[in-house]
Amino acid sequence: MKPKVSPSMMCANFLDLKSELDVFEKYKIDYLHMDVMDGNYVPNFTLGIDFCKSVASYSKIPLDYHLMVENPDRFVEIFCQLKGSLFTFHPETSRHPVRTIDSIRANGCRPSIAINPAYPIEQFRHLLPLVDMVCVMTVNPGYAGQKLIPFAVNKLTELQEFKKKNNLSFEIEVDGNVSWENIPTMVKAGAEVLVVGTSSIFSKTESREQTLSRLYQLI
Ligand code: S6P
Ligand code: MG
Repeated sequence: MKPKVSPSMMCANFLDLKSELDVFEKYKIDYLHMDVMDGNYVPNFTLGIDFCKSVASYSKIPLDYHLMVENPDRFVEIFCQLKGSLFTFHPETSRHPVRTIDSIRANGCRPSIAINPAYPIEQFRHLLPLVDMVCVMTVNPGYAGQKLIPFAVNKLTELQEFKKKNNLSFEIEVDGNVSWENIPTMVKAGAEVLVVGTSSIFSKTESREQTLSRLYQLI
């Protein structure tokens, strides 16, 4: 099956956001990836709820939150104001990840976990039947424009195998240096949702129409 596409909105042109969203609607983009950082779990700040609300007031594309924050429970109610969104957190940032997952669902969003390059799948195996998506990070969280950590790609295949064996239906997302060069390998390894950023569609030299049509030809 063709992988889904989730543009990383922190890489978008904020001065021309409406045209960005118009092109995404035209190409029937699946999700909008919203990176949320707290300057603590990662040394950076990015998007907040006000930005997400503005986008959601203009576009009907479902949001794909990626919270890179300590103690994500603090933010569940705030971000779950936009119902039906995917809500990804890093399980090691929550004291009680199962409770966090339950609370995301109870607040009307779809729980998902992100796995850092340094952690094995095995560590989070009990969470896998509880979530709607697993985000495999192929760079260290915190910044766009980083280089692939190649060993992380194998986790896509491990997750596909786990999913089949246990008859589960979570989506497998890949986030980090999803470039023209890396996309075929990532899709072959099992990626079902591609977080596309500066490495592909947000090019400085080509238009969004050009990069998106190139992406859909590739996948
Ligand atoms: C990184 C963040 C990502 C980036 C994305 C950027 O911490 O979670 O979602 O925005 O990886 O893409 P690229 O193509 O610049 O690596
Ligand atoms: Mg992300």
